[in-house]
Amino acid sequence: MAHSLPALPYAFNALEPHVDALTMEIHSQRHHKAYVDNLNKALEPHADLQKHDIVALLRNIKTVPDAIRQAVINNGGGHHNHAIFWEIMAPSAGGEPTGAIGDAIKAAFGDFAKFKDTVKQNALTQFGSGWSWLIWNTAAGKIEAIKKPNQDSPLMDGNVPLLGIDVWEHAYYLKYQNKRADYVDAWWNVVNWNKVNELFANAKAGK
Ligand code: MN3
Repeated sequence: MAHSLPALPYAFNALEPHVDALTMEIHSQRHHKAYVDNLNKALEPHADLQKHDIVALLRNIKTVPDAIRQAVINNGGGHHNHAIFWEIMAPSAGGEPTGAIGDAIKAAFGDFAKFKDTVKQNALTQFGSGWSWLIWNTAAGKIEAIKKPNQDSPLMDGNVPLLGIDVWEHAYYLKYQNKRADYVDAWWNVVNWNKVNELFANAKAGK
């Protein structure tokens, strides 16, 4: 079973003015597509691995053969990170976090402003390309803000990504150029808290 590029759940221009249409189009149709294509290419000679979905593949990354492991980390991680990214954004979204994740953020960080500060600091101090994440730390049984380089998926550590800001330059350069901080500030206007709540509920349930 080949992995496939998911359709965006909204139009390229739906997240304007915070994320511009051209960035959304190139990001999804070229960058994400390349991760999917290169993942499929890496898995081509491995029929046994082709039956796993992307989550299982990344959770069990240590069992992937040496020869293709880094390709799966890069491209499988890239595929899954972006699949989540499109879903946790939405038009007419943003605002204060709602529901169970709102309560958990308050408990863990004090308030939404402090949470945003932490996520922003992680985004700004990620040298080069990577992601600022909110994860469910499975072993600790709590949410946590972390950063990870490149396309390294939190799934590889046994954790579950709940929210992530892509801080690769391809995610913001056309509109924000080198101003990563401005992009991060604007990004909160497109967060789909309903989807983050769904991911949080699944993570807590061990799904
Ligand atoms: Mn990206």
